[in-house]
Amino acid sequence: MTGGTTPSRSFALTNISPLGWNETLQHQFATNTSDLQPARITAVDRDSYLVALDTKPDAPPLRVTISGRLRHKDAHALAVGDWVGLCDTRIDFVFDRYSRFVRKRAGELSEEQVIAANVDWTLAAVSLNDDFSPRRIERFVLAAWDAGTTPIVLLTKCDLGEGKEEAIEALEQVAPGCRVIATSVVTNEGIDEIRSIIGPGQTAVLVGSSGVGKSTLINALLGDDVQLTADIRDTDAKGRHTTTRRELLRIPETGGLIIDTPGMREFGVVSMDDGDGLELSFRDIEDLAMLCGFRDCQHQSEPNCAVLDAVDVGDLEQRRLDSYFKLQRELAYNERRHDAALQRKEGRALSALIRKFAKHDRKR
Ligand SMILES: Nc1nc2c(ncn2[C@@H]2O[C@H](COP(=O)(O)OP(=O)(O)OP(=O)(O)O)[C@@H](O)[C@H]2O)c(=O)[nH]1
Ligand SMILES: [Mg+2]
Ligand SMILES: [Zn+2]
Repeated sequence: MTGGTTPSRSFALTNISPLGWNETLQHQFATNTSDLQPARITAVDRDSYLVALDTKPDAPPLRVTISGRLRHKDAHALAVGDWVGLCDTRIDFVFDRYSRFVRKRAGELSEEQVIAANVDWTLAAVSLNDDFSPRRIERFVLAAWDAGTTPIVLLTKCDLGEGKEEAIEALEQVAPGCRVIATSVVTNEGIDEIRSIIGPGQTAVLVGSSGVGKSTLINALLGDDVQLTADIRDTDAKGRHTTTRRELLRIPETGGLIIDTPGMREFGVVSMDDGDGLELSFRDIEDLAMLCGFRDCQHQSEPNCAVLDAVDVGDLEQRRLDSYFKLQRELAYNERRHDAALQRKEGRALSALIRKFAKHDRKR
């Protein structure tokens, strides 16, 4: 691990930045003129962060800390993929994100957890030998669109078992409009295709249950065994949680960036401002809804409901419609909780202000 970094006011936007620095970020940098060195978070530890520099993208990451001011502000919100401004080995500035992939934090009521920041692609993986759940993919795809990323569905371990074609078809149905890629690290199927999608300086986050082969796939993409994977003999390594932290890695051959994540057991969806994830991920249902007799049809029991008609004739699966309603409710519920939490926070700030003035008055 090397020591400090030199401040560089002259940090210029080259044609393609190895780590994904772009004009939006550059603009923030210019308006917050400082002598800070931009860096990208590649991993988050308890009390420190690993970062990479655009000027030395392949150097081992630097370990840095965060300034007390930022720690108090919103430190827990820093995520892999975030761009920060360094002063020596201390984070003094955090850049606004252009996208963020989030989930509802397990257990907590409506606290969002940023899985990855500044991401262009979300790769959602299921394996062929899993009793793969289309419902889980629906959640990932919804969150991917909502995050402002483009979802791609990966069917991994295609060298195993039968039923690949049926599985692909089922995935295409729950992820309308999304590319579905069959992969295998044994036959190398799909590896080049994924490499070609993540352009130089673009970032992809790879998500999916534990054991679907995320880290193995990343090693294949990188052409190097960088990530620890479950034992090769255990091809059905369900729920083992081999990867324990999120990590941003660079694909040397193409200059694309990919974030490995630990398998997620629960994946709650969070409503994002201006997010249109539900509309995009359920475009099959949204398209049908345009044909309903009533403009505000809720597809419950209304006459001339094109959605219910499609279920009746077998064009739309009842399970898919149920899951649309369920996710719609979940988003609305989390949004209300979020608003309530915000109101409580504002209320607390207001009472603090009132107390302050009351104290001030007494002093006079
Ligand atoms: N046959 C076959 N096995 C694979 C393939 N990809 C991964 N595996 C095996 O699947 C198991 C799990 O792989 P990992 O890469 O550790 O899974 P992961 O998704 O990273 O799991 P977590 O880190 O726990 O989230 C290992 O035994 C791999 O060897 C594949 O394409 N074909
Ligand atoms: Mg892993
Ligand atoms: Zn309807």
